[in-house]
Amino acid sequence: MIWNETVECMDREEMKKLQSLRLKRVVERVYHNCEPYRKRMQEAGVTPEDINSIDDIVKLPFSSKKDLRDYYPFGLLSSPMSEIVRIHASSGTTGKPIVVGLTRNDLSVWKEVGARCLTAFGLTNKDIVQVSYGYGLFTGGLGAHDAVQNIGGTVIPMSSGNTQKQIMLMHDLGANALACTPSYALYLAEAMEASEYNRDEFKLRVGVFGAEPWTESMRKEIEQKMGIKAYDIYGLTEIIGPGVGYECECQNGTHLNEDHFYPEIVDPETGEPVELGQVGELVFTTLTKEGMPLIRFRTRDLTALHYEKCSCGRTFVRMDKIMGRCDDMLIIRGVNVFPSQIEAVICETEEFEPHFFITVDRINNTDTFEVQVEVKEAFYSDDIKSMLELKKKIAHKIQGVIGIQPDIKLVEPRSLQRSEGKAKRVLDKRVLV
Ligand code: DLL
Repeated sequence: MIWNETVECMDREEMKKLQSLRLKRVVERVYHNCEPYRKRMQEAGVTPEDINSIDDIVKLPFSSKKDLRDYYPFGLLSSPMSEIVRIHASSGTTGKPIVVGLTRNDLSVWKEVGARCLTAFGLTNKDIVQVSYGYGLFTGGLGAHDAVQNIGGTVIPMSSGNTQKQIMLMHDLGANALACTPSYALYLAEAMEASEYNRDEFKLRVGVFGAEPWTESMRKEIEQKMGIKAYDIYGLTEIIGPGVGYECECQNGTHLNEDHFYPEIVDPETGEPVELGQVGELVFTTLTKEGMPLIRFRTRDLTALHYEKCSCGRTFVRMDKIMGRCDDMLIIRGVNVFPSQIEAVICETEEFEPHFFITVDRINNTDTFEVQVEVKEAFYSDDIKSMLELKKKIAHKIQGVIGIQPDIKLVEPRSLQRSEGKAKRVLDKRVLV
């Protein structure tokens, strides 16, 4: 099923024309309404008059997460605050989140692209969808929520957590689809198995999974455990949230909603375009955003694009599964974690030396997250009770900042390796195939 055949199956030349028109419009918008963009374009010697086709996009300067931080919270808005109807945010390296503002039209675009995803997953107004992405500043919950309502489906706005209740309601309300991170889906699958219900008492048919990298083997594992078909949904807060891209029934890559979000792949080091089909950093330009349009936004996500028509009939470009990120952000159980956030917490806690080591792994398809922290001499003791308390204290503090709790391993003073250059503080053992 296709939600918007006119656009999703549009002739590539037509698409190019639409993108060109929209690029011109959005460039004019930021140039006239947003000082930092105007300045940056002036520095690069480009004006809106230089942008006449989508191919001219390479003349425009890049934007990045750093810009969102530098102009925190509202410096990159291109609409007056009176037109902003929703704020979303994601955690950043500095403790300050990255904040975005959406207008009414932006929300309509989001609902539209969300509906395209759910329809491609085979969902209709007859379906009941349990949304178990977190609600709140994170885009997952509300993004999926609005998409379900747009196709006329029934939404169960569960949010994440409270696993036993998730299982009970999924069973009692007869949810046909589950929207959450793939790792949470696995957890839920285990909880289903351990529950008082048999698997065939659930009506679950489709999984709407994204917000973190996941492998084909993980997909199979979830599909088998839950007896469902699992689909990939891609997105990021800065661009809109879930719905930037989606798989169709062919599951031969992630179609990108390129009438709204124009993708490019560049070399992460040089910023130069890579050859067609080659892996590089994904860059997006929002072609229709009003609140906070982003021009050539560096996602740090690594992937490749393919333009051959898909057998589903869609002409939208297809993106390979995200291979990883080219910066140091870790995604653990769907949550963005920066080592510097952990560092900040440890440094603020008097019992610890400013040395730590993070080990991330994936065991039985679930992320493990260990932080080794070095206790100061004065606080280190053989007393198990006081050591356990210390562990608890730091684990809670870290959870307060990043939202998930690590396994803390307290280590003796001076036992962690000291750095003579750049510190290596993360070991990510997860191998994504
Ligand atoms: O994770 C938005 C989202 C919510 C997408 C629910 C899908 C479902 P952020 O928190 O800003 O937004 O994180 C964005 O997560 O740059 C990728 O690195 C990663 N990511 C998101 N979806 C996928 C996916 C949401 N399907 C960052 N596969 C992105 C791999 C993904 N990585």
